[in-house]
Amino acid sequence: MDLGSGIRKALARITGASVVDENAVKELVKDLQRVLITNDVNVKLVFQLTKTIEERALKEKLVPGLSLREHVVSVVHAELQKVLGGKFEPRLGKQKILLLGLFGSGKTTSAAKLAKFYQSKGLKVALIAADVYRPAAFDQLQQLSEQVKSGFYGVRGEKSAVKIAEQSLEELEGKYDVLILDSAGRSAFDGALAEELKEVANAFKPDEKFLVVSADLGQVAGKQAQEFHSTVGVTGVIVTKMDGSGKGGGALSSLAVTGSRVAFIGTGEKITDIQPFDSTRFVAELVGFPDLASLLDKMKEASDEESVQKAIAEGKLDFESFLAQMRAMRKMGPMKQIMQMLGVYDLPEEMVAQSEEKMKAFEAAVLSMTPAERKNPDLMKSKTRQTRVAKGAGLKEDDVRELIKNFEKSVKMMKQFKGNKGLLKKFGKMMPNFKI
Ligand SMILES: Nc1nc2c(ncn2[C@@H]2O[C@H](COP(=O)(O)OP(=O)(O)O)[C@@H](O)[C@H]2O)c(=O)[nH]1
Ligand SMILES: [Mg+2]
Repeated sequence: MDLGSGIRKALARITGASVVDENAVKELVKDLQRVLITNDVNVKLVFQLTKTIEERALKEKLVPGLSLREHVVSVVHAELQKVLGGKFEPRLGKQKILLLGLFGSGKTTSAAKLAKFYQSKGLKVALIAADVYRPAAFDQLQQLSEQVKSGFYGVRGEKSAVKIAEQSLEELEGKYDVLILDSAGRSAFDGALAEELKEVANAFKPDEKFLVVSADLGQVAGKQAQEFHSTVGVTGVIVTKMDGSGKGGGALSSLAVTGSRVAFIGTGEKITDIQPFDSTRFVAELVGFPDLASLLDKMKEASDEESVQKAIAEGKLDFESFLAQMRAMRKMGPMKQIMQMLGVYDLPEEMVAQSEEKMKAFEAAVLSMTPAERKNPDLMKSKTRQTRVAKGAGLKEDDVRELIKNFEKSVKMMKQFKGNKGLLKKFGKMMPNFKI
């Protein structure tokens, strides 16, 4: 059983138990131990982790408002996050990145994925082919660079990686923001590889030295990272193939234990399948969103007016039901938290603040509408009505128009959600999209 479903199952037992007592917690701990060990997490670490979970779950004073069940679940989340490391914030400026790793670890693929990632942040990226041992390496990287539309530098047939590194700087520096050098691998880490990497690093002077390892390595990942680190220095690790391996948890935890920082994780074969590592997000995706159940409860509580729910379920939104939903959301907590519970991370602060402000403006506008206007959004297409509402709400006319436009967009979106099954639908019905 993979790590995610194993942990979810273990937690489901506790969320389904009629009483959560010491016995239930002990059962949970046993289940977790089994799952973690099968996923190649170090046995000693597993026992430490589960001991902490048991102690915290049973001894800590409950946070007011939290049931013992919720407390246990949140302790498990928090401790898993700790064991898996922290959060990597990629630098988003000019930089040189050296990729290291053994054959087949996913180095070349990761080079292209990183190119795409940094490009999406508005940076100009070039890839450098310096794997001089594999004849096909040049073509592979060149093709990938065409695919992602990045710059490319390589010298076909050149046998010195150091020369390529030097020449690439002459050719590319100043023209690109991010240079990513794909170095040669070996089938095992040895003195020759260490020597070559040192020389390449001397020539290239990288800001980041990312070691690429495959999640299949499980616990061995930590050991490998230590080897590379002690000889050539590693600033971060990219763990690839998290999608296909039952050992991802083992790899991540062993890296955390050895003090290696996980920088990115590769989650598939597509060029976009990469993300900066964030243990909070990782655990949330792995185990499910910790607060989902309570979020749904709060949503229900906050908008239990049946007519409103019905209108939304049918995709018939008007200003009144829309406002009710917004107020419901505000009752649930800060925007940022809600978005995180829904799996939306990386929301810039100013966007969060802006969307809170938009909610307030929208409320003011709806309150300035007549009951007829609230029930019949089409009426608000009239300019004179818009002017009147803007005055009443203390808003600019443009703002009112924008709010109406966003409302229309949301209605459209809800209609799309309608007919879709699953969680998305559930949320689509409940969450108005007010353009954040
Ligand atoms: N499923 C999956 N496959 C990956 C991932 N990263 C790399 N691969 C595959 O692993 C194989 C080796 O990758 P490559 O980049 O050539 O490794 P290199 O020898 O280190 O340069 C290729 O078939 C890739 O498609 C990943 O995150 N998920
Ligand atoms: Mg390669």
